[in-house]
Amino acid sequence: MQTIENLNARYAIAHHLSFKESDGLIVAEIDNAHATASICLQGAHLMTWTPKGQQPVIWLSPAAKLAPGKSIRGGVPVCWPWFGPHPTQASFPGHGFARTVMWEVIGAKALKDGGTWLAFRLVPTDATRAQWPHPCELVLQVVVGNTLDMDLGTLNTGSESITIGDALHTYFEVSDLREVAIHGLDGAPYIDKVDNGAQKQQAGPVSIYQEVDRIYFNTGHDCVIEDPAWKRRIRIAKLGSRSTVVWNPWIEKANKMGDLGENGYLNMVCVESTNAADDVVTIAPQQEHHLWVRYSVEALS
Ligand code: TA6
Repeated sequence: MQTIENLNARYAIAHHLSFKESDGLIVAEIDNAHATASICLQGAHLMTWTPKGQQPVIWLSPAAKLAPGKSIRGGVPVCWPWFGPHPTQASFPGHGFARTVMWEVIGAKALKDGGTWLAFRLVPTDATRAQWPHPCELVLQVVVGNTLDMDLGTLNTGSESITIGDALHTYFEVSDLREVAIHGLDGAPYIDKVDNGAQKQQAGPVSIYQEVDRIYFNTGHDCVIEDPAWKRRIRIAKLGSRSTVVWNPWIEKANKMGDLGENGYLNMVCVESTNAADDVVTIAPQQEHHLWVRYSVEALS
């Protein structure tokens, strides 16, 4: 079992990385030349990333609760090994168990360019094996720099193929969602989950003025969140993901959820790099699949 003491003894890096306790959970705190960030070992859940001199790029709810076995509202929840409800077992947790179980740190280093690299591995337990009885290894690598890079790697260590769904269910911070446009999905077919799963096609950028919960398909290219009030674009580049989920609960659902904070729904939008719905991934024995993203910020004049 990793403790704060042995994590700091083994992995702390002066001017880069230390481990702290927060509400009973262990959090890696990164503060380097480019950015600050925090990652909770439960779920390998990146909670914050703020490039120096910028508004936060990743949104963490002001009402987020850190508690053992509970998913944190905001940040980058890791959804794995399925996305959304389990296809056959209604009692299994939505979006899989990876976001609520313990991960261990397996590496950390300071990079020559001033960034910080960390790697985490999910720690399987009897409870996870009961829900996912397939031998495999899940590793999340994170590079905190002037971009935020995340690589979720699934290695099939067994002798049979496995099929997974996964997602980096990222909450991005925006000035006011009503003023924001999401580019990169024009023409993409999507399932509209707030319209009984109706199949539709996106025309132009996505603007949000009400609850939105959509799975877009054939979306391998970049998405860009354009935020004129903060004079910035957040660019989302990805590999190993052919679907994209856009989600905001809007006011009524947000109030029922209870952990989004007052008017929090206006300051966030989830643009999730996924393998969702029919866009699942089959991994042959001894092969691996990587879901990789790079988040960056561009000035908008
Ligand atoms: O990815 C969109 C979504 O699946 C929505 O349907 C909504 O429920 C959201 O994720 C949050 O899910 P959570 O389980 O974190 O409350």
